[in-house]
Parts: sequence; C-alpha cells; structure tokens
Amino acid sequence: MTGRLSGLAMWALLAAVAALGAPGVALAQDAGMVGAPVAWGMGLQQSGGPIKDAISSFNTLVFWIIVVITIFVALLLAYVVWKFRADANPNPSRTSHNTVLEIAWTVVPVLILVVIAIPSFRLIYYQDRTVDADLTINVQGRQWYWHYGYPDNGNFTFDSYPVQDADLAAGQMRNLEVDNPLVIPVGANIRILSTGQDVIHSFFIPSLGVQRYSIPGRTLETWMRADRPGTFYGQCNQICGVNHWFMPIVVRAVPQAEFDAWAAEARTRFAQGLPPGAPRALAAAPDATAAPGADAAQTQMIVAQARR
Ligand SMILES: [Cu+2]
Repeated sequence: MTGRLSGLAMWALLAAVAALGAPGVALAQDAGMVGAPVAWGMGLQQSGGPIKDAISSFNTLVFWIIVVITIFVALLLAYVVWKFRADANPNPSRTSHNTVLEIAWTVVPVLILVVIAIPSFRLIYYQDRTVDADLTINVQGRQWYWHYGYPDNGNFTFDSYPVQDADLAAGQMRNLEVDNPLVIPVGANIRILSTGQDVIHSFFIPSLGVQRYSIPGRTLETWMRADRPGTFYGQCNQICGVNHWFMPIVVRAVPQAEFDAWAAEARTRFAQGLPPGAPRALAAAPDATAAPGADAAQTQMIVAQARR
C-alpha cells in the first residue's frame, strides 16, 4: 500500500514538474541544463559534454586513491603510536634498516603514480585537439570582454560584454551573464582557436571541461562539445587586470537547426570581418559591408597548419 502511494505521489510530482516545465519549451533558450556554480556545491560542476565527463571520472579515480592513502596513513600512525609507546617499550628497538620494507615503500608509490599517470596523459591528449572539427570558432580575450569569430559561417565576428548588475533580467546570474553569448550546435565538435589581444587571458568553461590560455601573438587550439542542450557559464581565469573578475563567458548549446537560424541572423546583425577595435555601433549597422578582415585569413592558415 505504501509502495503504491509513493508511486502515485511520484507520478503526481512528475506531472507537476512537467506542467511547470511546459512554458519553458516554447522558449528554446530556457531549455536544457545550466552549467554554472551552485550554492554549497561541493564537487565539480555538472558535465555538459564528453571532455568534462572524462575530467569527472579522472577526478573520481584520484579522489578515491587519496581517500585510501589518507585512511592508511592515519591508521598506521595510530598503530605506531600505540605499539611503540614508551611504557610498553622500556628498551627502545635499535632497528634502522629493513630491506623488504624500504623496497615496498618505494615501489608501491611508484605504482600508484603510474596508475594516475596513464589516464592523466590520455586525458591531456584527449583535451588537446579534435581530429575532425565540425566548426571552428575564434576566441579572443580582451580587456575586459570576449571577441568571437565564426569563420565557417560567413566570418562574422562580435563582442561579448558582461551584463552589469543594474541591467540584469529576472533569473539572470550576477557576474556571469553576457549580452551576446557564444552559440554552438549540440553534438558538434567545436575547434577553438584562442588568442589574446592585449594581455594573457584564459578561456575557461568548467561544465564543458574547456580551458585554454588566450595569449597575444599566439594561437592556441583546443576543442569542446556539448552533448546536452543548455547554457554553460565560464569566466576568464587568468588574472588579466583590474576587471579580470568581470569577464564572463556564456555558451548556449542549441539544436543544429536553431544554430543555423541563429548564424544566418547573426551574419547580418554582426557585420562581416570588421577589423579588431571597430566601434560597436559600426559592427551593429546592417549596411556595413566591410571586406573580410585578417581573422579569416589567419584562421585558414592555422587550420591548414594543424591539418599538416
Ligand atoms: Cu581576462
């Protein structure tokens, strides 16, 4: 009887949740997971894609190794304190060597490090780059906002500025929202080419497992993929100046069709290939028809080098 009641209660709860969730279906940007810090969060952020999945499982492996070592050392200390206490050992032992023990406490930690190192190196190479990218996005860190480019979709570029507290809409997250989020298709392997305009920044989205420095005069490559639709929040995590704390990143992962529609609209909204530093008003002007700038040529060169 209790089981049936709790079953009914569960279905009622699910129906209520579905009913509450229904208005969100119409607004695509409200759908999907939210990759962001939560109050009293203890572990890593929830995963939005395969790189973060791999980071989370590696984190779990290392965590349990640490737990076992900590318990072992604590028990060993307690045992030694008890067994070799002064009143039980009036004549202290003069033992100074034990070959078997010395080999063991050298070899066992080496084996533990090997167990950690193998998945660690595999993860580093997995994160490093994707072989078959579906899409390339140029990321440029600037003091203090982000500048993005979509060379595969008409080479439009745009700036992504943080939303000030006074301009926050209801439900938006303080210090994490931007005016123009990065939009990506769900399930696509995105090649990120990261560079800095002025100082060293870092493109960091915890829930997608992405982090790459943005260094002036260099282009660093990495990749990301969102397997779940949603909104993923990040921040610059390289101390880059006085407003470093207010340099958020927002990635919206949407279905391919929605991405295509957004890219088509963005191509006209953000004028093509404007040179870096062009005024934002000019970038927003619908009739701006500047020739594709350095961004496209640079990307083609870098991608060609990467494929060689
Ligand atoms: Cu920065």
